[in-house]
Amino acid sequence: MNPPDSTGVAAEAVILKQQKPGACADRPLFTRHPGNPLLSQDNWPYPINSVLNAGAVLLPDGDTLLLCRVEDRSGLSHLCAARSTNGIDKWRIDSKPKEFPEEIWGIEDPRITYVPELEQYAVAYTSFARGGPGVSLALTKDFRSFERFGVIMSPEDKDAALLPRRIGGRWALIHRPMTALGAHMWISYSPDLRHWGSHKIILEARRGGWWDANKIGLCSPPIETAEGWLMIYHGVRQTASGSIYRLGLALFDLEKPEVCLRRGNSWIFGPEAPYERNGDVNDVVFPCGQTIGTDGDTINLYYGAADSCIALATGSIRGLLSWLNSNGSQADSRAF
Ligand code: BMA
Repeated sequence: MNPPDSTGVAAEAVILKQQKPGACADRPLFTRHPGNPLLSQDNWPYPINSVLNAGAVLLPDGDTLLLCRVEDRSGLSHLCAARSTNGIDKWRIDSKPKEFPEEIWGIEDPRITYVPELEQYAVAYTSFARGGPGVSLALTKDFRSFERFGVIMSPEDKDAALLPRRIGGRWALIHRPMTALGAHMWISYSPDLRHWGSHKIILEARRGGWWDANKIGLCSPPIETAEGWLMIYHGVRQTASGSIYRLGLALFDLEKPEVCLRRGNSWIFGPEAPYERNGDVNDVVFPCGQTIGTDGDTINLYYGAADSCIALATGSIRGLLSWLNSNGSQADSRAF
């Protein structure tokens, strides 16, 4: 599979302020693409309000596919696929929405995982109906027809992605239920993708003044590395003028993904550019997908910006791991 063309990915570095005195100098972890935003209302072949929070995958023919959340002018969201040879421009957008009629208030925020054992893509998404937002799952080979599993995690639950392989013989799903304990990240296991159990918290929202206090959730699907499952998660800071959605990093054990090995202390990416700061919901960066370059290291992170458009930032998996090693706390999945 060919990687997306990353030519010109240079400008506007995200400067990370190191938290630890004496740590290495400021350095960029993600670089915004100079053509951002890549997709917005103006690109769409039919009338919409906004396009945001897309799942992403590199197809076998080398195309990048974004499964976009599109909000129409009724306020409800649906999914629509956009394909591009280089993952940056000349998007070929489906001429009509994908029909998922059961979710009467729309479907949102898809995360795509290719599952080699099934030779299919698993799409975990938020399905919004009378009971509130829940997690639904569908399998597809081509993003044109889908085998629908319906709601697999009852409301209120969001921010889900399937791991690409079984762990100890069972499928594993990361998700974010709202419970009496708060808005934390959980893992659940299943023998057949339909019946889920062994629910465990894997990462808690911190408390007090932290950037990721009170509410967190998985962003793009976990990345399997030699050091563990690398997860990019969002933290929501409540302020007097609204919420700020920023991104952080955590690493989990490969064969026991409920075990957090390291967690970053500061955020690594937050709303700074005008298209991230101003939109339908200000101050939001919200990735649901990434593609990995053929070098096995380049990460192309596709994110919704200000709930209005889709943007791209590029980084290095090695760079993220090395930052986590020097800026993370060990095995600290719990709130404090
Ligand atoms: C979250 C989700 C996302 C959205 C974000 C900011 O709860 O609903 O779809 O981008 O809020 O509004």
